[in-house]
Amino acid sequence: MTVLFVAISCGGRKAGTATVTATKNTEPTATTVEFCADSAFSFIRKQTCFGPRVPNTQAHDDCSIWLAARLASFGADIVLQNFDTKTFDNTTLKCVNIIGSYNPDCPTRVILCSHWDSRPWADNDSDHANWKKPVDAANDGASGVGVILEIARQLQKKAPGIGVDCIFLDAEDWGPGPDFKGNHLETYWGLGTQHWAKNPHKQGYRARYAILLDMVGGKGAQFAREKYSVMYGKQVVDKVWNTAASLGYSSLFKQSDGGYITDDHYFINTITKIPAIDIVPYLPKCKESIFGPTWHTTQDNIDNIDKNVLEAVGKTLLTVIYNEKQ
Ligand code: AHN
Ligand code: ZN
Repeated sequence: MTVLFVAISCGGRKAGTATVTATKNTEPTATTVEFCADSAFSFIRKQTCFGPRVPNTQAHDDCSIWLAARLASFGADIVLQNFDTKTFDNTTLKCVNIIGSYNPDCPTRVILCSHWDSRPWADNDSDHANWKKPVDAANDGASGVGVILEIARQLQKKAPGIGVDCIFLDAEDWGPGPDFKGNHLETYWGLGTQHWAKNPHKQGYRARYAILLDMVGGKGAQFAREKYSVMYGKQVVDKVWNTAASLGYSSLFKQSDGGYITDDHYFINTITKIPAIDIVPYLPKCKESIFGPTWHTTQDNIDNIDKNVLEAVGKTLLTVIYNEKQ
Protein backbone atom coordinates (compact mmCIF):
# COMPACT_ATOMS: atom_id res chain seq x y z
CA MET A 1 0.00 0.00 0.00
CA THR A 2 2.93 2.29 0.64
CA VAL A 3 3.81 1.85 -3.04
CA LEU A 4 0.39 3.12 -4.11
CA PHE A 5 0.69 6.11 -1.80
CA VAL A 6 4.09 7.00 -3.24
CA ALA A 7 2.81 6.51 -6.78
CA ILE A 8 -0.01 9.01 -6.38
CA SER A 9 1.87 11.58 -4.35
CA CYS A 10 3.82 14.39 -5.95
CA GLY A 11 6.52 14.90 -3.40
CA GLY A 12 6.77 17.72 -0.95
CA ARG A 13 5.82 15.58 1.98
CA LYS A 14 7.39 12.32 3.10
CA ALA A 15 5.34 9.22 2.35
CA GLY A 16 4.34 6.60 4.82
CA THR A 17 4.62 8.34 8.18
CA ALA A 18 1.24 8.97 9.75
CA THR A 19 2.64 11.54 12.16
CA VAL A 20 3.86 13.75 9.32
CA THR A 21 0.45 13.84 7.64
CA ALA A 22 -1.30 14.33 10.98
CA THR A 23 0.73 17.42 11.82
CA LYS A 24 0.57 18.82 8.29
CA ASN A 25 -2.94 20.25 8.54
CA THR A 26 -1.90 23.85 9.19
CA GLU A 27 -2.81 26.00 6.20
CA PRO A 28 -0.10 28.34 4.89
CA THR A 29 -0.58 32.01 5.79
CA ALA A 30 1.15 35.29 4.92
CA THR A 31 3.62 34.76 7.71
CA THR A 32 4.45 31.16 6.85
CA VAL A 33 4.72 31.61 3.09
CA GLU A 34 8.03 33.01 1.93
CA PHE A 35 8.18 35.36 -1.08
CA CYS A 36 10.98 37.85 -1.57
CA ALA A 37 9.75 40.96 -3.39
CA ASP A 38 13.33 42.24 -3.79
CA SER A 39 14.15 39.05 -5.63
CA ALA A 40 11.09 39.37 -7.91
CA PHE A 41 12.05 43.00 -8.53
CA SER A 42 15.60 42.02 -9.53
CA PHE A 43 14.19 39.50 -12.04
CA ILE A 44 12.10 42.29 -13.56
CA ARG A 45 15.05 44.69 -13.76
CA LYS A 46 17.19 42.00 -15.38
CA GLN A 47 14.60 41.54 -18.13
CA THR A 48 14.36 45.28 -18.81
CA CYS A 49 18.18 45.48 -19.00
CA PHE A 50 18.12 43.31 -22.14
CA GLY A 51 16.16 46.16 -23.78
CA PRO A 52 12.61 45.80 -25.11
CA ARG A 53 11.94 42.06 -25.69
CA VAL A 54 10.24 42.63 -29.03
CA PRO A 55 10.03 39.45 -31.16
CA ASN A 56 12.64 39.23 -33.97
CA THR A 57 15.20 41.28 -32.02
CA GLN A 58 18.46 40.33 -30.31
CA ALA A 59 17.12 41.41 -26.90
CA HIS A 60 14.21 38.97 -27.32
CA ASP A 61 16.59 36.14 -28.18
CA ASP A 62 18.99 36.92 -25.35
CA CYS A 63 16.22 37.25 -22.78
CA SER A 64 14.62 33.93 -23.79
CA ILE A 65 17.91 32.15 -23.10
CA TRP A 66 18.23 33.84 -19.72
CA LEU A 67 14.63 33.02 -18.73
CA ALA A 68 15.01 29.34 -19.59
CA ALA A 69 18.33 29.13 -17.74
CA ARG A 70 16.92 30.87 -14.69
CA LEU A 71 13.87 28.61 -14.54
CA ALA A 72 16.13 25.56 -14.94
CA SER A 73 18.38 26.84 -12.14
CA PHE A 74 15.34 26.75 -9.84
CA GLY A 75 14.89 23.05 -10.49
CA ALA A 76 12.09 23.11 -13.07
CA ASP A 77 11.94 20.69 -16.01
CA ILE A 78 12.17 22.89 -19.09
CA VAL A 79 10.40 22.65 -22.44
CA LEU A 80 11.13 25.29 -25.09
CA GLN A 81 8.37 25.56 -27.64
CA ASN A 82 9.72 27.31 -30.74
CA PHE A 83 7.25 28.44 -33.39
CA ASP A 84 6.60 31.02 -36.09
CA THR A 85 3.45 33.10 -36.01
CA LYS A 86 1.88 35.79 -38.19
CA THR A 87 0.62 39.11 -36.87
CA PHE A 88 -2.31 41.33 -37.94
CA ASP A 89 0.15 43.39 -40.03
CA ASN A 90 1.49 40.25 -41.74
CA THR A 91 4.81 40.15 -39.92
CA THR A 92 6.23 36.68 -39.30
CA LEU A 93 7.59 36.42 -35.76
CA LYS A 94 10.09 33.86 -34.54
CA CYS A 95 8.81 32.98 -31.08
CA VAL A 96 9.34 30.74 -28.10
CA ASN A 97 7.07 29.75 -25.23
CA ILE A 98 9.10 28.75 -22.18
CA ILE A 99 7.64 26.10 -19.87
CA GLY A 100 9.08 25.06 -16.50
CA SER A 101 7.44 22.16 -14.67
CA TYR A 102 7.49 21.08 -11.01
CA ASN A 103 6.44 17.52 -10.15
CA PRO A 104 6.18 16.82 -13.90
CA ASP A 105 4.57 13.39 -13.46
CA CYS A 106 1.82 14.52 -11.12
CA PRO A 107 -1.58 14.38 -12.88
CA THR A 108 -3.01 17.21 -10.74
CA ARG A 109 -1.56 20.44 -12.10
CA VAL A 110 -1.88 24.19 -11.88
CA ILE A 111 -0.58 26.68 -14.45
CA LEU A 112 0.99 30.04 -13.63
CA CYS A 113 1.53 32.07 -16.77
CA SER A 114 2.52 35.47 -18.04
CA HIS A 115 3.57 36.92 -21.36
CA TRP A 116 7.26 37.74 -21.60
CA ASP A 117 7.38 39.73 -24.87
CA SER A 118 7.36 43.53 -25.06
CA ARG A 119 5.01 45.61 -27.19
CA PRO A 120 6.84 47.08 -30.20
CA TRP A 121 5.03 50.44 -29.99
CA ALA A 122 4.33 52.85 -27.11
CA ASP A 123 1.14 53.86 -28.89
CA ASN A 124 -0.80 54.93 -25.82
CA ASP A 125 1.84 57.54 -24.96
CA SER A 126 0.58 61.11 -24.56
CA ASP A 127 3.46 62.18 -26.83
CA HIS A 128 2.80 61.07 -30.42
CA ALA A 129 6.53 61.16 -31.10
CA ASN A 130 6.83 58.04 -28.94
CA TRP A 131 4.24 55.96 -30.74
CA LYS A 132 6.79 54.11 -32.84
CA LYS A 133 9.17 53.44 -29.96
CA PRO A 134 9.12 50.06 -28.20
CA VAL A 135 8.02 49.71 -24.59
CA ASP A 136 10.43 48.78 -21.76
CA ALA A 137 7.55 46.65 -20.51
CA ALA A 138 8.66 46.44 -16.90
CA ASN A 139 5.03 46.08 -15.90
CA ASP A 140 3.42 44.89 -19.15
CA GLY A 141 5.40 41.69 -19.48
CA ALA A 142 8.35 41.53 -17.10
CA SER A 143 6.35 41.91 -13.84
CA GLY A 144 4.36 38.69 -14.17
CA VAL A 145 7.46 36.79 -15.24
CA GLY A 146 9.42 38.22 -12.29
CA VAL A 147 6.76 37.16 -9.80
CA ILE A 148 6.56 33.67 -11.32
CA LEU A 149 10.37 33.30 -11.26
CA GLU A 150 10.39 34.15 -7.56
CA ILE A 151 7.57 31.65 -6.98
CA ALA A 152 9.67 29.07 -8.87
CA ARG A 153 12.63 29.82 -6.61
CA GLN A 154 10.42 29.19 -3.59
CA LEU A 155 8.96 25.97 -5.07
CA GLN A 156 12.48 24.59 -5.29
CA LYS A 157 12.99 25.27 -1.57
CA LYS A 158 9.63 23.80 -0.57
CA ALA A 159 7.87 21.45 -3.01
CA PRO A 160 4.11 21.86 -3.55
CA GLY A 161 1.68 18.94 -3.10
CA ILE A 162 0.61 19.17 -6.75
CA GLY A 163 2.28 19.74 -10.12
CA VAL A 164 2.95 23.33 -11.18
CA ASP A 165 3.69 24.54 -14.70
CA CYS A 166 5.24 27.99 -15.06
CA ILE A 167 4.62 29.19 -18.61
CA PHE A 168 6.20 32.28 -20.16
CA LEU A 169 4.11 33.03 -23.23
CA ASP A 170 5.48 34.86 -26.26
CA ALA A 171 3.91 37.34 -28.69
CA GLU A 172 0.99 38.49 -26.58
CA ASP A 173 1.38 42.17 -27.28
CA TRP A 174 1.59 42.64 -31.08
CA GLY A 175 -2.07 43.65 -31.35
CA PRO A 176 -3.25 46.61 -33.44
CA GLY A 177 -3.04 50.10 -31.96
CA PRO A 178 -5.22 53.20 -32.17
CA ASP A 179 -4.24 53.90 -35.80
CA PHE A 180 -5.54 50.56 -37.07
CA LYS A 181 -8.44 50.96 -39.50
CA GLY A 182 -9.51 47.33 -39.92
CA ASN A 183 -11.68 45.01 -37.86
CA HIS A 184 -10.33 44.46 -34.37
CA LEU A 185 -10.11 40.68 -33.88
CA GLU A 186 -9.41 39.12 -30.50
CA THR A 187 -7.08 36.66 -32.23
CA TYR A 188 -4.61 39.48 -32.99
CA TRP A 189 -3.54 39.27 -29.32
CA GLY A 190 -2.07 36.33 -27.42
CA LEU A 191 -0.37 34.66 -30.39
CA GLY A 192 1.95 32.57 -28.20
CA THR A 193 -0.95 31.36 -26.08
CA GLN A 194 -2.97 30.43 -29.13
CA HIS A 195 -0.03 28.35 -30.35
CA TRP A 196 0.44 26.62 -26.98
CA ALA A 197 -3.30 25.98 -26.54
CA LYS A 198 -3.48 24.29 -29.95
CA ASN A 199 -0.15 22.47 -29.43
CA PRO A 200 0.27 21.73 -25.71
CA HIS A 201 3.84 20.98 -24.63
CA LYS A 202 2.82 17.44 -23.56
CA GLN A 203 0.43 15.06 -25.29
CA GLY A 204 -2.95 14.94 -23.54
CA TYR A 205 -1.96 17.78 -21.24
CA ARG A 206 -4.54 18.84 -18.63
CA ALA A 207 -4.50 21.17 -15.64
CA ARG A 208 -6.98 21.96 -12.86
CA TYR A 209 -6.81 25.65 -13.71
CA ALA A 210 -4.54 28.43 -14.96
CA ILE A 211 -3.73 31.79 -13.43
CA LEU A 212 -2.49 34.55 -15.73
CA LEU A 213 -0.46 37.42 -14.29
CA ASP A 214 -0.58 40.53 -16.46
CA MET A 215 0.79 43.87 -15.23
CA VAL A 216 1.09 42.85 -11.58
CA GLY A 217 3.70 45.42 -10.51
CA GLY A 218 2.33 48.87 -11.26
CA LYS A 219 2.13 51.59 -8.60
CA GLY A 220 -1.48 52.03 -7.51
CA ALA A 221 -2.62 48.74 -9.09
CA GLN A 222 -6.00 47.31 -8.15
CA PHE A 223 -7.31 43.98 -9.37
CA ALA A 224 -11.04 43.55 -9.91
CA ARG A 225 -12.81 40.30 -10.89
CA GLU A 226 -12.19 40.30 -14.65
CA LYS A 227 -15.31 39.15 -16.47
CA TYR A 228 -13.99 36.33 -18.69
CA SER A 229 -12.30 34.97 -15.56
CA VAL A 230 -15.61 34.90 -13.70
CA MET A 231 -17.41 33.48 -16.73
CA TYR A 232 -15.01 30.54 -17.16
CA GLY A 233 -13.41 30.12 -13.74
CA LYS A 234 -15.53 31.68 -11.01
CA GLN A 235 -14.35 29.17 -8.39
CA VAL A 236 -10.73 30.00 -9.14
CA VAL A 237 -11.44 33.74 -8.90
CA ASP A 238 -13.16 33.14 -5.54
CA LYS A 239 -10.24 31.06 -4.30
CA VAL A 240 -7.60 33.64 -5.27
CA TRP A 241 -9.54 36.72 -4.13
CA ASN A 242 -10.52 35.06 -0.82
CA THR A 243 -6.93 34.00 -0.22
CA ALA A 244 -5.75 37.56 -0.90
CA ALA A 245 -8.34 38.88 1.59
CA SER A 246 -7.23 36.36 4.23
CA LEU A 247 -3.68 37.68 3.85
CA GLY A 248 -4.80 41.30 4.25
CA TYR A 249 -4.64 42.30 0.58
CA SER A 250 -8.30 43.19 -0.03
CA SER A 251 -7.39 46.80 -0.88
CA LEU A 252 -5.53 45.43 -3.94
CA PHE A 253 -7.80 42.49 -4.79
CA LYS A 254 -11.17 44.27 -4.92
CA GLN A 255 -14.40 42.34 -4.61
CA SER A 256 -15.85 44.22 -7.57
CA ASP A 257 -16.42 43.46 -11.25
CA GLY A 258 -13.83 44.41 -13.85
CA GLY A 259 -14.31 44.46 -17.62
CA TYR A 260 -13.98 41.79 -20.34
CA ILE A 261 -10.28 41.79 -21.22
CA THR A 262 -8.95 40.06 -24.31
CA ASP A 263 -5.85 38.52 -22.83
CA ASP A 264 -3.94 35.21 -22.85
CA HIS A 265 -6.43 33.56 -20.47
CA TYR A 266 -9.21 34.04 -23.03
CA PHE A 267 -7.48 31.60 -25.40
CA ILE A 268 -6.67 29.08 -22.68
CA ASN A 269 -10.36 29.06 -21.79
CA THR A 270 -11.80 28.89 -25.29
CA ILE A 271 -9.25 26.54 -26.88
CA THR A 272 -8.21 24.12 -24.10
CA LYS A 273 -11.26 24.46 -21.81
CA ILE A 274 -8.91 24.64 -18.83
CA PRO A 275 -10.47 27.27 -16.52
CA ALA A 276 -8.17 30.29 -16.69
CA ILE A 277 -8.33 33.57 -14.79
CA ASP A 278 -6.52 36.87 -15.24
CA ILE A 279 -4.98 38.98 -12.50
CA VAL A 280 -4.91 42.28 -14.39
CA PRO A 281 -5.35 45.87 -13.16
CA TYR A 282 -8.71 47.55 -13.43
CA LEU A 283 -8.56 51.30 -12.84
CA PRO A 284 -11.69 52.78 -14.43
CA LYS A 285 -10.86 56.23 -13.02
CA CYS A 286 -7.37 56.36 -14.53
CA LYS A 287 -7.45 58.79 -17.47
CA GLU A 288 -4.61 57.17 -19.47
CA SER A 289 -5.88 53.57 -19.36
CA ILE A 290 -7.90 51.14 -17.25
CA PHE A 291 -4.63 49.18 -16.90
CA GLY A 292 -2.87 52.14 -15.27
CA PRO A 293 -1.04 55.31 -16.33
CA THR A 294 2.02 53.65 -17.91
CA TRP A 295 0.21 51.13 -20.14
CA HIS A 296 1.79 51.08 -23.64
CA THR A 297 3.81 54.21 -22.88
CA THR A 298 7.52 54.98 -22.50
CA GLN A 299 6.83 55.28 -18.76
CA ASP A 300 6.37 51.52 -18.38
CA ASN A 301 9.84 51.17 -16.88
CA ILE A 302 11.48 49.82 -13.74
CA ASP A 303 11.02 53.12 -11.85
CA ASN A 304 7.27 52.61 -11.86
CA ILE A 305 7.29 49.12 -10.35
CA ASP A 306 6.02 48.81 -6.77
CA LYS A 307 7.49 45.96 -4.71
CA ASN A 308 4.46 45.94 -2.40
CA VAL A 309 2.23 44.98 -5.31
CA LEU A 310 4.64 42.20 -6.34
CA GLU A 311 4.63 40.90 -2.78
CA ALA A 312 0.83 40.86 -2.48
CA VAL A 313 0.44 38.94 -5.73
CA GLY A 314 3.34 36.58 -5.03
CA LYS A 315 2.28 35.69 -1.49
CA THR A 316 -1.33 35.21 -2.54
CA LEU A 317 -0.40 32.82 -5.35
CA LEU A 318 2.13 30.83 -3.32
CA THR A 319 -0.50 30.41 -0.59
CA VAL A 320 -3.03 29.22 -3.17
CA ILE A 321 -0.51 26.70 -4.53
CA TYR A 322 0.57 25.32 -1.16
CA ASN A 323 -3.08 24.92 -0.15
CA GLU A 324 -3.83 22.86 -3.27
CA LYS A 325 -4.22 19.11 -2.65
CA GLN A 326 -4.52 16.20 -5.01
C1 AHN B 1 -6.72 44.70 -25.23
O1 AHN B 1 -6.32 45.83 -25.10
C2 AHN B 1 -7.79 44.32 -26.20
N1 AHN B 1 -6.21 43.71 -24.54
C3 AHN B 1 -5.16 43.94 -23.63
C4 AHN B 1 -4.25 42.80 -23.64
C5 AHN B 1 -2.92 43.26 -23.18
C6 AHN B 1 -2.10 44.10 -23.83
N2 AHN B 1 -2.35 42.92 -22.07
C7 AHN B 1 -1.20 43.51 -22.02
N3 AHN B 1 -1.04 44.24 -23.09
ZN1 ZN C 1 0.45 45.32 -23.57
